[in-house]
Amino acid sequence: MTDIDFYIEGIQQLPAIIERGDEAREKFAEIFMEFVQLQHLYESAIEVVRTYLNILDSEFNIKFQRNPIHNIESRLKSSDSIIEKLRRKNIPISPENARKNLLDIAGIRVTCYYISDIYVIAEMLSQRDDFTVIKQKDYIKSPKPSGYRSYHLIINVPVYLAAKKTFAPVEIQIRTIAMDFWASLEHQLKYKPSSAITPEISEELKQCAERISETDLQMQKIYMQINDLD
Ligand code: 0O2
Repeated sequence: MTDIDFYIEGIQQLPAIIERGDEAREKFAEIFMEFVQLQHLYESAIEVVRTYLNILDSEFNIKFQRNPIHNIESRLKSSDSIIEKLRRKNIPISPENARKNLLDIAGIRVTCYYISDIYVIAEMLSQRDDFTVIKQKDYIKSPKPSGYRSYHLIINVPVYLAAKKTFAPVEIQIRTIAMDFWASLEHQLKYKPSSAITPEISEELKQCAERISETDLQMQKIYMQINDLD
């Protein structure tokens, strides 16, 4: 039995582990603590990025009398999804392997008003001297075959704990409200258990993404015209 099986069994049937005696109880407490510490590290990394984004947003407002950020959402990948993803990648399941191999345990989604805001936010995040960009994907300039558009950054973020400074990766998805509208509906349609996405429906969804993208560009143009930014 691996540590992870032991952990899952402990979570599901704690009394059975307790009955097995001191050694089993101690081992479970140790593995449980490892998970709690990992979760705390990623939650803290999300807080570091979230705080910085809020500071950028309010500073932009002071300078330009408007906020570039419409909304910030965050999530921690559930332990079920972490286990499923490690299994899919054929990586032995352990907190250590999750930390080393999965870069999307901590996720932040930033929705912006205009396409230009996305690049301002991405640039600010990338330039911070204590943030290290691990991966960067511009699915706005090169949309995914599905039609998905968004700017993805994975950043290694410093977290100052009581006894040490450590780092955790955070996946940041930055997109406009319009891109987010498409991605949310498309995700919901695709992952519905009963959903049967035929090639025709995929093509229709892609066309919707393209129309939305044209609207985003038009709104950006109007904003530039009104503000004499041509
Ligand atoms: P969730 O629940 O949103 O986190 P990876 O598989 O993550 O190791 P990959 O494939 O290079 O590496 O990652 P990618 O494609 O840069 O980013 C993955 C995330 O982008 C997905 O996370 C989605 O959130 C989003 N995404 C990518 N393609 C699409 C798409 O076609 N439609 C929608 N709606 N979202 C997309 P997860 O892990 O799938 O899920």
